[in-house]
Amino acid sequence: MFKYSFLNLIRQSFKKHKDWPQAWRKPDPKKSYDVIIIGAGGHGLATAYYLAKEHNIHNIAVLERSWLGSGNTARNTTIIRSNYLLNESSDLYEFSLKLWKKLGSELNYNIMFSPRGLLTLAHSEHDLYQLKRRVYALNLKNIDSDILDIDQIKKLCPILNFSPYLRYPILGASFQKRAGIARHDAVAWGFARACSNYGIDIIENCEVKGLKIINNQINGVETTRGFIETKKVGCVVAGHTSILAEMAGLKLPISSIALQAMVSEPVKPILDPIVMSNAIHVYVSQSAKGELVLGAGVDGYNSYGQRGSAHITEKTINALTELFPTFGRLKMMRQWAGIVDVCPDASPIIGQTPIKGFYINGGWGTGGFKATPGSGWIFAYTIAQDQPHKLNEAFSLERFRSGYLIDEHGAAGVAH
Ligand code: FAD
Ligand code: PYC
Repeated sequence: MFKYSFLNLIRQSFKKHKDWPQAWRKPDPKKSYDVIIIGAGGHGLATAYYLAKEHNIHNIAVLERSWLGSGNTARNTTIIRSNYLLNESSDLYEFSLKLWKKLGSELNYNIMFSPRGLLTLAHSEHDLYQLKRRVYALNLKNIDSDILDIDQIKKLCPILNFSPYLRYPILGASFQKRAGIARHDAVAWGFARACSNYGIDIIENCEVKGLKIINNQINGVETTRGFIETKKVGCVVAGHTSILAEMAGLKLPISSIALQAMVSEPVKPILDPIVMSNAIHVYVSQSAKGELVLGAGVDGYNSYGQRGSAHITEKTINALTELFPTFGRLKMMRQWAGIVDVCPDASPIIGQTPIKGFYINGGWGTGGFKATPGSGWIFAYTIAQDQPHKLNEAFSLERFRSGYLIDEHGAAGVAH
């Protein structure tokens, strides 16, 4: 590990930071692999990493149509929390939250995980009732989450607008102390380097264009860099799950919609916790660089355009300044969108499909970043064992036929 050590940092500085070793190899695709993962976002890379680490499978390729981490991993606002309502979800997100805590040291990479707490504001009796319901459900499972009164909120975030004349005055909040944010690119880079060290081939600029299926069994993938043989394919393509599934002849109950975010100019530390308000409709955190990172809802129509509608931008900024009048003079620097695949119950699909050797991990909607390590862990298990892990049993495709949906529209957050 000397290559990545502090001493090496000093050594490189004497070399004027020239000739840094590559963090991950750039191999050409081989003719065949034991497992192919489509999509080098956080989830795809985490899956490959845990396949090698936990299941001793090393002959793996991760195929990425663009550059590594160019999808929603790099476009999201990095909120990490486990405060979901239903057992299936809170078990999954809590498992992931525990992995986040040790991920930096496990990957030997500074992913800047910062557990600064998340305030979800209540602006009506109904909001308070819903938040209490979720907090009590979490507490029954020994997952931390509290209801705060106005004085407690003031201590955590004095710059909020506490006026009783606010359109929707603040009445209370829920608070999850262990919730936080992380540096999204670093998560992808850390997993990529660890994958490469395990001998996994990460192949960028390699788009999957077709799937070869013989007698209902995956036999390989057609790519822009040629055909590659394999008997196992994990599809982890966030906003493009329906497109890949269609290549396998599957029609999924997914809507693909643009979700946007934006950042302000950097300012000195002013906002400690993450703040979410569903009613006024904005969420915001302050990054380590000092920028305010914010967003709100999805566009009102399906599309693959990674821009986001102008009226949503305007509404989001109006909501921000209504809730935080002091941000009224901030300049906004950048705005963008990513395509999110949303299932009818706002929960993901993680598991096998009717095609043997074809596995899907998608439909995370607006909230999959927080699940990155946990999702990779259980998806690796599913692929290696050819059966679901107990944490993703309920998140099967089959649930849309059986009707056992996992409705998390409320807990999935402000963006739904
Ligand atoms: P991605 O990072 O998108 O990776 C999929 C990869 O597949 C991409 O790199 C893509 O190029 C590649 N690909 C697609 N098609 C092909 C093909 N045919 N061949 C090869 N490669 C292909 N979640 C949270 O938990 N907290 C948040 O605060 C949060 N905020 C968000 C804010 C925004 C604006 C957006 C858009 C999303 C947000 N999310 C959030 C959701 C989160 O970003 C995603 O759920 C998560 O990052 C998905 O990770 P991934 O690795 O599956 O996808
Ligand atoms: O999942 O917490 C979340 C989230 C907030 C904004 C977008 N996603």
